[in-house]
Order: sequence, then structure tokens, then C-alpha cells
Amino acid sequence: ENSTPIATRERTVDGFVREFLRELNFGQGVDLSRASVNDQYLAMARTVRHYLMVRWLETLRRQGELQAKSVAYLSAEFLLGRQLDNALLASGLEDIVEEGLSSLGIDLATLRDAEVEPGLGNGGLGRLAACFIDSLATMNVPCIGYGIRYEYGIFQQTFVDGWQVEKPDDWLALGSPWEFPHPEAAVRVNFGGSVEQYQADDGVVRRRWVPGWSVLAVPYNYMVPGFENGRVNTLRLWSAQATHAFDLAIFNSGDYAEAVRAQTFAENITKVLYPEDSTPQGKELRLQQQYFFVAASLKNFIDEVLPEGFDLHNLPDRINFQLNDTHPVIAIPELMRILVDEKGWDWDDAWSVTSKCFAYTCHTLLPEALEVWPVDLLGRLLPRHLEIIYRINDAFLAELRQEYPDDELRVRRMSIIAEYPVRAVRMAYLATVAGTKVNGVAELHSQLLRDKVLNDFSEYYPDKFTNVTNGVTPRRFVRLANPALSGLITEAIGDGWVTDLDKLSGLEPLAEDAEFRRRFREIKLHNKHRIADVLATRDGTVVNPDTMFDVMVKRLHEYKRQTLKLLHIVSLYEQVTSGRLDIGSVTPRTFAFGAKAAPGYLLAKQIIGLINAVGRTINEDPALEGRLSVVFPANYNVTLAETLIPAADLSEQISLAGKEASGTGNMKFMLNGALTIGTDDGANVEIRRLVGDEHFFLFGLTEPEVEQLVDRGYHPSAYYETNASLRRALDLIASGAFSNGDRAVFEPIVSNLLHEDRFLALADFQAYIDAQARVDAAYADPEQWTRSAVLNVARGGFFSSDRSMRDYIDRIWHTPPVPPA
Ligand code: DL6
Repeated sequence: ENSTPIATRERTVDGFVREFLRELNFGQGVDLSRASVNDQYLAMARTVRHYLMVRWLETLRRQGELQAKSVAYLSAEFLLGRQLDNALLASGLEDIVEEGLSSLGIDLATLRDAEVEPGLGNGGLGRLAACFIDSLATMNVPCIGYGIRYEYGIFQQTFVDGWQVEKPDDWLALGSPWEFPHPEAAVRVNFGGSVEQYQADDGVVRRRWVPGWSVLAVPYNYMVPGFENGRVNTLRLWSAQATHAFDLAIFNSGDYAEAVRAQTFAENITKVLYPEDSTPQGKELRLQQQYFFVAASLKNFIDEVLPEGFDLHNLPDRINFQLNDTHPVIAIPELMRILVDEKGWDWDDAWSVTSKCFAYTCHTLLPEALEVWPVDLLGRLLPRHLEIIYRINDAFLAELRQEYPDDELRVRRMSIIAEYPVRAVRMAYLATVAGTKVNGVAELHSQLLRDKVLNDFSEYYPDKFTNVTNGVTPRRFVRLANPALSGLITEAIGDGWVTDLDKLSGLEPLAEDAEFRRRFREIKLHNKHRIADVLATRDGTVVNPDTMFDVMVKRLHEYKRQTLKLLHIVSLYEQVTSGRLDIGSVTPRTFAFGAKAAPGYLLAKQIIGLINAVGRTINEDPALEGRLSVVFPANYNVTLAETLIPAADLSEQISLAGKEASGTGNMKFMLNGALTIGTDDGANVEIRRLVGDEHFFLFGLTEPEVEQLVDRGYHPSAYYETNASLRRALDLIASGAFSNGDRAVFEPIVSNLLHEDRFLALADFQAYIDAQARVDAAYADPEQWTRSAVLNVARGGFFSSDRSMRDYIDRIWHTPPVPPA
């Protein structure tokens, strides 16, 4: 029985107003008449979190009591997006708060806009983690998210003359009301040093780590509220701090400057998020980050979350550590180290437990995105872990030699340690060997993982491989992002869809209802006006809501093929300006882009420059009569996605088949009533199957065709020579038409396409143009288009992250929900 009193709050307008004013006065130290918008926002955020507090404390108490099997989602990235709206939605406080604030003359929308989103992720992978923890909380599944509290998140993108310039993302500068720091619960994380042999008390000779230096990991807790269900899970992000002992020793030596330097050195670990999403560089600091957060998390879980005296032999019945990509994989040797070195277990016992506690999700197919750590570096930073990895590998190779006695080549191929070009640890292999399951993130991706990337492993461990198709949270990406559409859906089928997205199928018959379609169109137009207003205020950009919104938003990467989209635009422009196409016959379109390039990815940055240059030229050319325009708002992030996606008519998902693991933007567009133009890649395959061919614009080579073409020898210049529109488009770029006649500026892009074109943009060009012609034809019939748009929503229920979580639970975790008491 719980005898601890928990303070509650009064859920009335007056009660809220009282709490809010109390926070403003006592928390912020200002009265209403002097409060800045930031004061009001901070007070408001704290007030709302107080309302969630009872539920959080209750969730923690109950979990402590029940010790139900849980998920620990280990992820170096959580791209959360703004918190205020989500907290209001989850707590059911929206109406009370809106009324309460307006009685004080405060506009809720203004406070919303004051929130700086925590950009603690690069893109799809980090946002997926955020969707998953939202779903688990909503489904009453016990989960702790463990990650890193970067002091600077993903950089702020600005454009200077159309070129990307990065600015630090100082997201904490104005206060961070959603976090609860617990410096008293800091844990020590060690690095460096050496390994020594010693005789233990039992006489056994053992090995142990003698670290060279250490830092403190300070936990910051965040609430993860379920949607109106009373559950609040926890996200625990770690921040690095210098250890006091370290400081003190140096201070005592009188070297003040050295002491401060040591502190800076320690704090650097969580200073900044690495902005590469698919080409991780083997930087030592990145490995420090990875080990830092998993070591702190395992320690926290074992020492603090588990009850005292817990028998770690039962750990697999209590927890699943889900490895979000290879970033947290160093947790595997860390758990081995804890069990063998600290707890004194023998190796086999420790392996038996460790190999039941982890599961691994792979998020890529690009070989360059699979992390490997040179043994030199790993051995310097984590010498004992390297030994443990070697020993895991020795045992694994011995097993393999038994299974494949005559195939040493295969054994070497499967070794966790690569020998070439430098000796290095293949983290994906380590995760596969130690994990209970390995999953890809869409059907095609999982199949390619099994058949190609990890083929040797899937033959050896046929039961380990599974698929869980990604999903997105309907709370944030429909209910909050698209209130108008949400209202219409709820009016039609009730509000159960918010937690049971399959219910959207109830909209199917309404695709045939002319009045419903009219309202659906009206909402799309409303959403276009909404984004137009946002862009006007934010950037001074003008967009015309009476055009088709053709949107491509995602990280800038060659495999995603923003250049293919650009070639379509340039080709249209070339045809109109050369007089071969009557502008009057062109469907008015607004081409919208949003994309950040990794700062060191020069070609990607050039492509950004080209998109902006083409945009400038087109937007200013009177020959187009305003029918075609390009917008590229800088700093695309979760907040902008939430207004841009609901306004889209056409979703561009045009990666080269076999390269995009899944995509999740594609799902957000579908659920907001956009039609997709896309290749047979990632989750597009499932989108098309669910919505039907008639409501999806498919084009391009299939994955096997890509492979055949590459095997035969791909010569992009052949397409240039034989396809006149392609040639004219490329020639126009090469001519300097978009760079004031300077032919050198975009030469690297043109020459890359002509001579290398790693992702076959030229091979798919004509198919893409033909598919765009089908888009135009379909758009010309608004009733038919709207029918398709409605069906996209109605058939999109599968893409809820609640469904993804059910799949993880059934196929991997086996963690039943724990309903509220
Ligand atoms: O699974 C989430 C997301 C997928 O939807 C994208 O297709 C995929 O590119 C992305 N992967 C990454 C980083 N890759 N690695 N490693 O962001 O994951």
C-alpha cells in the first residue's frame, strides 16, 4: 500500500490559472504585467508538468512495486520536437489551459512558438525513437528511454547567398522547463587506462580494468506521457561533468588553469550531436559519447532501477535493451564486464545472460553507415572491452569453424573483427552475434538485410532475423499537426483513431462522399494557407496556396536523390523558357524542399546551393507567370514538419530502390492526405500495397534491376546522350544559367551525375518525368485526386508507431502492457 502523499492539482480553469500565476510569481519571479513571453512560456510549461507529476510518480511507484518486464530503449538520438503541445494533449488540459490563458489575456499560440525544440537527433532514426517512446507510454508498456543530453543539438541551418551555413543550436539558452536534473544521482563513467591480471580472494586469477580517467554522468529526466491514460514513462538523458576528485587533485596542485581545462575536457563528451546521419566518422569523441551513455544507463538500471538484491541471472526476464542502430552496441561488452569483472561470474554464465538481454535494430543499407571502430582506438579508450570483444569473437569463430569446417573464407567474412583496411570491430556483427533478434525497419529492408548485408548471419541464425516496419505517432503527426483534419476524422468516425489508427479504415466509404471530399479539400487549402503564413512570418517567403504543393523534406543525401527532383524542375523550366512548352498548360506547383546537409558532405552542400539557385531564378522569371515556384525554408525540423506536411498534395519519396531503409516522412504525408510519387523502396513498398496502385505514382528501377544494371556496368553519360530533355536540363545547369554565368560553380554536381551518379538518378530520370505527367493528369481532376487522398488516410492506419510497438512486443520483447491500477 502506498502511504506517500502526492500533491494533486485542481483540473479547472480557475485551478489552472492559480497554478500558472504561482509559477510565474514564485518560479520565474515576475508578475504578469512584467512577464516576457519566455517567462510566460516557462511558467506555463512548469504548470503543465505539475499536472503530469502525480501520474509520473504513480507510474514510478507502481513499476517499483510490480517490477514488470520493461524495455530500455538505448538510443544516441531522441528527436523529440516541441513538448508543450504534446504534454497538453496527453494530459487532456488543452481546453482548460486555452481558456485560462485567454482569461489572462495570453494567447496560447504565442507561448507555443516560444518553445525551442530539442533537436537531439539527425533525422529519421532519432525521430523514430521519439515516436516509439510516445507509443509505449500510450500503450501502457513500461519503458525507459536512455540517451544523451547534448548541450548543442543538430545545427541551425541558415542560408547565405543560398549556401548552407551552420550555427550552433543553443537550445538550452532560454531555460529548459521539461527536464529534471539529478546531480545527486550522477554515476562515474571510466575511460582509458589498462587491464591488469590479479588473484582474486577465491584464488582465481582474473583480469580487471584499471581506468585512466573518468567523468560523471548526470541524469536529466524527462516525462514521456501516454495519451490520456494516466501513464508517464521516463526518458533519461545523460550529461557529462568533470569528477570532483579529478578537479580537486589538480586544484590542490595549484594549477587552476589545468583544472578548468580538465572540466572542459570532460564536458566536451556531451557538448554536441554529431551531424552525420549516414556516414558516421570514426571519431574518438563519438565513441566516448556512445560508451558514456550506455555505461551510465546500464549502471543506472542495475543499481537504481532494479530492486536491491535482484538476482542478475533473472535479468532477461526483467528487461530488453533495445539497441537503436549500432551506436549503443558497446553496451554488450559493458554488461559482460560488469558480470564477469565486477560480479565475479564465470564467462559462460555471463554470456548466457548477456546474450538474452539485447536486440538490435539496423537502420541502413549503406555500407558506409555500418559503424566499425579501429581496434587501436577502441583499445586505447576501452581496453577491457576490446579484450572482451576478442573473447566473444574467439568463441563465435570456434562455433563457426565447427559449422563450416571447410569454409575458412566464410569464417573470416563473419568475424566480428575486420582485418582490412585496418583491424576494426564491426559493431553490427557484434550486435548480431549477441542479440536475441535483429530487425530491419521495413519489409524490403529486412529482406535485403537477410539476403545481402547480413546474409551469412541470417543463414547461420535463421530465427534471429525479423522485420518491424517503422511507424509514426498519430498523436503528434495527425492530431496535433493537423487539427482541422483531425476534427473532420473525429466527426466522421469518433475519436478512437488517436489510439487505434486502424479505425481510419472507417473513412473508406467517405471517399465516395462528395461533401466529405469538399471538406477534405477545404482543409488541405486551409493547411496551405497556414504554412504560407508561417513562411511569410518566418522567412518573408511568399507561397501561393492555390497551387499543388509538391514536397520533398528529408536529410540531403545523394541516395535520396534531391537532384532527381531538381532535374524535373529544371527540365520544366528549360522547356518553358525555350518555348517548347506553353506555360499555360503547366500545372501550377509549389516545389517545397527542406533538408540539412552534414557539414562535411560537400556535394550535398553544393546540391543545397543549386536548389536555392534554381529557386531564385525560377521565382524571379516572369516567363513562368508565377505558376512554378520553389521554396526552401532553412532549418527544416520537427516543428516545421508539423505545419508543412499537412499542407502537402504530393509526397516525394524518390530514393534509389534498395537504399532507403524505410522512411517515416512517407508515412506522415500519407496520413495527412498526400499522394506519393515514389520508387519501390523502403516502406514505400508497403504504402503502395496498402493504398493500391491507382492511388500511388510508382516509377523507377526495382532493386534487382538496379543490381543488374550496376553489374552490367552503369554509364550515366549514355542517358545524357540519348535523352534530349535530360541533356538540355543538365546543359542548362552547366551553362551557368543559375549561377550568373559562372560555369564552375555547379560543375561538380553535373560532372558527378555524368560520370559517377552512384545512385542512378539519370537512369530513373525519364521514368520520373513520366510519373510526374501522371501526377499532373490526376491533379487535373480534383474529385478523383481527393478520393485518392482520402483513401491514403483511410488506408494508412498500419503506419502508426503503436502498431510498430505491438510488433516489437510480439516478435522481440514479449513485454505485456501494464494497465493502470
Ligand atoms: O528507421 C528510421 C530511419 C529510416 O526510416 C530511414 O530510412 C533511415 O535512413 C534512417 N537511418 C538513419 C541512420 N542510418 N544509420 N545508421 O538515420 O533510419
